[in-house]
Amino acid sequence: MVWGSHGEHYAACNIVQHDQFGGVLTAFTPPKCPEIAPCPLLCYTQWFDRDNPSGNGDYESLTELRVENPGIICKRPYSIQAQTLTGVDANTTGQVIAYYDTEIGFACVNAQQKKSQCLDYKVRFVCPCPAGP
Ligand SMILES: [Ca+2]
Repeated sequence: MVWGSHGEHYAACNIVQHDQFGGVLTAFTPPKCPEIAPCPLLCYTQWFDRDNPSGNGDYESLTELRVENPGIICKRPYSIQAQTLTGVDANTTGQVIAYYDTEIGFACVNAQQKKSQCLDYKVRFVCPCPAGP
């Protein structure tokens, strides 16, 4: 993954982050910020698992996720995180990842794996927090 440059605005984004349930994400550092500070308060979305690897692969692409979950994923996510359903980060599974970014989403293609079967992954995104009640 390649993150945008952020320079001096980066520090302004190191603010306390909350998940969608109001919990504090202590270890979270936003990888990318708007050019203009201050950055919005950022939250993780829910996890999404729209596909299973039984066909050509496991496709958690943003286009389809947006169609199936209208209004939930922001237009320009700050970050994406992919894990297996058992909670293993995608980068540590040893599988070949076809794509994994904030513009396309995530996909694992069975034909690219040594054992020709992807694990089942879920994804979530970092977006500006939903407005409070
Ligand atoms: Ca999946």
